[in-house]
Amino acid sequence: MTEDSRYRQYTPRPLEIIDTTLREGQQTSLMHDHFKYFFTRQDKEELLRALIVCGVKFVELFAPVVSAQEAADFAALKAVRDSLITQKGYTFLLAHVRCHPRDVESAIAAGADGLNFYIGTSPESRAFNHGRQLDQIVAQTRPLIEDVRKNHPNLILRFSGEDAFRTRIGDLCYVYDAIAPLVDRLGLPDTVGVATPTTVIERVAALRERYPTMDFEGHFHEDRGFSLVNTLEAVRGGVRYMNTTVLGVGERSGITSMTALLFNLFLDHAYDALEGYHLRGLYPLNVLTADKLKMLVPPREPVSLTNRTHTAGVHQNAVLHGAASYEAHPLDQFGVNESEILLGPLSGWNIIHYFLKEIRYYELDEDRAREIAAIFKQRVYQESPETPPEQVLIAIADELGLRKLQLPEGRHEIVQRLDGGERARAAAGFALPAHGR
Ligand code: HCA
Ligand code: CU
Repeated sequence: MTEDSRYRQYTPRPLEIIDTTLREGQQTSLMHDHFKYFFTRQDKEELLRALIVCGVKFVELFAPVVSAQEAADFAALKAVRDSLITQKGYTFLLAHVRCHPRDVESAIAAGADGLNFYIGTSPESRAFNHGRQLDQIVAQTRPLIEDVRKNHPNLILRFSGEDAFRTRIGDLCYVYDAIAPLVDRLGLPDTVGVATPTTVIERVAALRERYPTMDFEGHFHEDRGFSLVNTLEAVRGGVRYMNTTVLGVGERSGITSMTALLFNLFLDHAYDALEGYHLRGLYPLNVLTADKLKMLVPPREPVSLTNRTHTAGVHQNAVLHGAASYEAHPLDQFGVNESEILLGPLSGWNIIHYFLKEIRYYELDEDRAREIAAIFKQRVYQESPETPPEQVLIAIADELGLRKLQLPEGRHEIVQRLDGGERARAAAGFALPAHGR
């Protein structure tokens, strides 16, 4: 099989997440503090690896033209993708491109599997972004996409009218009628977060009726707090491709959280949509990403330890008798469980930092975590395979004389922290680790 024909051979699953943590996610408002919130090359490599392990098959990246750094990172990420093909199958790397030859050329030269074209179609975008009328948009984009289609027939092509939800349906269809025959998917981005579940249902139905054989891609911003429900409605309405980021990070308040989406599909018994996703890897993915952003998994994230935290005395007591009293959801199946923090020889210092600090309450800074990571990488190979990696880590932490945080009285009873002894553990239904503590 040639590289190029892979997509034509691929049978899309009922739900294909196009994760855009490495594109939209890098536009998060957190990045205002560039020195704190910044994905290094290694961060991006680890995130891509984790996304692939979790079953994502489509990953969106910036067009290499945006910066020399992004161009170099594109090549590095492609190498990570290639290294996982034997184990995990092929993952398509899609470049986000303006309808501009330079963007397109840079993406093709970098070896992108597909191009995600976008251009603003709403009155606001037309007036303030590029100044073109609808007919000019078509006149500019159609020949460009035609050309790409002709010369690179195996590239996956998507076209989005940016700000689609502030674009009159007639205007959107005017542009989509002209472009639809050339592309594999049409995007439906709610760029400024104005959509509601009702408008999503209407729009999706109208577009599916007009383009019955076309695949659609949803992209919902969180401005009104609706990104997740809008996404669920779109999936229900038959949108197969969905943009997400880990933790929902993105421009302004972000977009749909990948793990929240899969979690909710599970709770809604939409099991078809979960085909091929590694659910137990989702909490570790949240932790990894949060750690890259130097934060904890945000408390409003559904797949989070927060949702297993029980603070009120009444709650704690009830949970000790039966976790179901205040835990309605099977979060353990999504990896919200200490044993799912994937520690191993490849663990980065971030995860080690997180594990020791947040789960085991050691006091340590990042430099210390780096030092421990280096020792851990050596030692974990010398131990027998039965020795749990966390045991090795704890031994190192103790050898280095790390102090443990003094917890307030009663805090150990909080099931979330998994520090509550066997009783809390058993009550919460966690698997007891074989090595004991
Ligand atoms: C952007 C805007 C975008 C694009 C989405 C898409 C949006 O940051 O360039 O290409 O479908 O929200 O419209 O993220
Ligand atoms: Cu966006």
